[in-house]
Amino acid sequence: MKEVDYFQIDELLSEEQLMIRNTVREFVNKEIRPVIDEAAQQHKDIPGLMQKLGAIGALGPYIPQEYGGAGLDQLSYGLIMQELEAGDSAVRSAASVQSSLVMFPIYTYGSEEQKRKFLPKLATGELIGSFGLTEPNHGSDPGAMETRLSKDGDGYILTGAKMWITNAPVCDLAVVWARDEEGKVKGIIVERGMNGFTTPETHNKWSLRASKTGELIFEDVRIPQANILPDVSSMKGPLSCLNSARYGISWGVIGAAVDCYQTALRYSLERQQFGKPVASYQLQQKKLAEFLTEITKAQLLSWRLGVLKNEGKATPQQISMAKRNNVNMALQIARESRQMLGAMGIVGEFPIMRHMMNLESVITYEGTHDIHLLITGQDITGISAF
Ligand code: TGC
Ligand code: FAD
Repeated sequence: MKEVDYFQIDELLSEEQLMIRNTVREFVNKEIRPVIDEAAQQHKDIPGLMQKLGAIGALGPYIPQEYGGAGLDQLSYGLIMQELEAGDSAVRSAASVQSSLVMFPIYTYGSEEQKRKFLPKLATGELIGSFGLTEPNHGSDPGAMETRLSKDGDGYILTGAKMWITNAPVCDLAVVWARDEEGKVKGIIVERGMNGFTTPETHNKWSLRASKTGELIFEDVRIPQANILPDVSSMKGPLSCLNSARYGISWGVIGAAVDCYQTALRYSLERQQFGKPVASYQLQQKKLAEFLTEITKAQLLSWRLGVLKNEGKATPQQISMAKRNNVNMALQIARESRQMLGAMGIVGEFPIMRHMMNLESVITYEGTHDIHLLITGQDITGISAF
């Protein structure tokens, strides 16, 4: 991927941030692009992906170094997500779940012992984590969760099920959210091998085919006190994790959009119809001009959000707006740019159709397009329309 920087946003980034972006871009060119089409076509993992992401510091980039993270700022995190998603949303998903949905809650709400035990191994990819919030009966309304945590002697019993969970079939541990007997929402570290814990895979997806998705099933799983996150007891816990992941997605999808835009630009300059390059026709130029305009607006939104996040000032509602706008932008660009390739747009030699299908999940997970609109509506009016 070359740079698309119409408004000279690079000038707003530090040398270190630019270097991090280039390192991840090289990684994607070397390790992801050569294998991603086959992985997606075959519905297979990319071999050793998590360890490779760990080796370039893409797992827990903003977690402090003393716990194995890279200790980077939020703009660097965003740029890493952007480069990974230019390769494939499945690769960004792997890194964002591990970073924002597994390492973040353990770092933010975990005990010192939990942090020391899990974070360094999650940072290297030696351990793979997943995040269980969505349930079969509760997706957009996770506050109505049915998964239960009940006291049992010196520990607890966990009962229930989570569905549509990224990396569930391959995870070593899952950060799971359940209500206790007092109705409080608790975060629990469930480890593979605990009796009654199973993770069946969800097959035949048309989207995110290079990522494993599955269920987390808890049949009276005994949980020791040591696996309960001590510093969280409300929906603010899981929703704060989503803030971090949604922010990363707002950057990530810019990468997918740029990959589609550049593919369509190259193709339309080379492809001749009626004796001229397809790019010479006004209808095609309109598409390209609008792609670049929308990408530039999305870049400015995410950059500013990153600055606000670095200053501790970004609100969940600002994050919702950026996630919603940027994912929709990327999906529209994927759909339109696919058409610009004609029939070639449907084959795996070009990345566009794969991005388009992935983005159909990205516009649904981490809060659907419509839910984020309602969050903005609530912020404007003070009235919840959920
Ligand atoms: P509501 O009553 O509004 O709020 C409950 C409490 O939570 C607080 N809160 C937040 N806190 C931090 N960050 C946020 N974003 C927050 N949003 C709300 C709120 O202030 C309140 O606190 P308190 O102290 O007053 O109790 O909750 P609600 O039940 O009405 O629902 C709100 C809603 C719809 C916004 C929320 O539930 C929501 O975001 N729904 C969408 C669900 C979702 O995004 N699920 C994602 C699952 S994980 C996933 O998709 C991973 S994909 C990973 C990948 O592969 O990349
Ligand atoms: P529903 O909530 O049933 O919504 C169905 C439709 O109704 C949507 O269009 C929605 O916008 C609309 N709707 C719902 N409520 C309202 C309302 N009040 N007003 C107007 N419209 C409304 N979850 C996790 O916990 N962890 C993961 O790792 C994870 N990974 C995922 C990976 C993939 C590939 C996918 C596809 C999903 C993943 N999810 C994960 C689940 C994801 O977060 C949910 O799918 C999402 O939150 C939506 O929930 P739902 O699918 O149950 O849709």
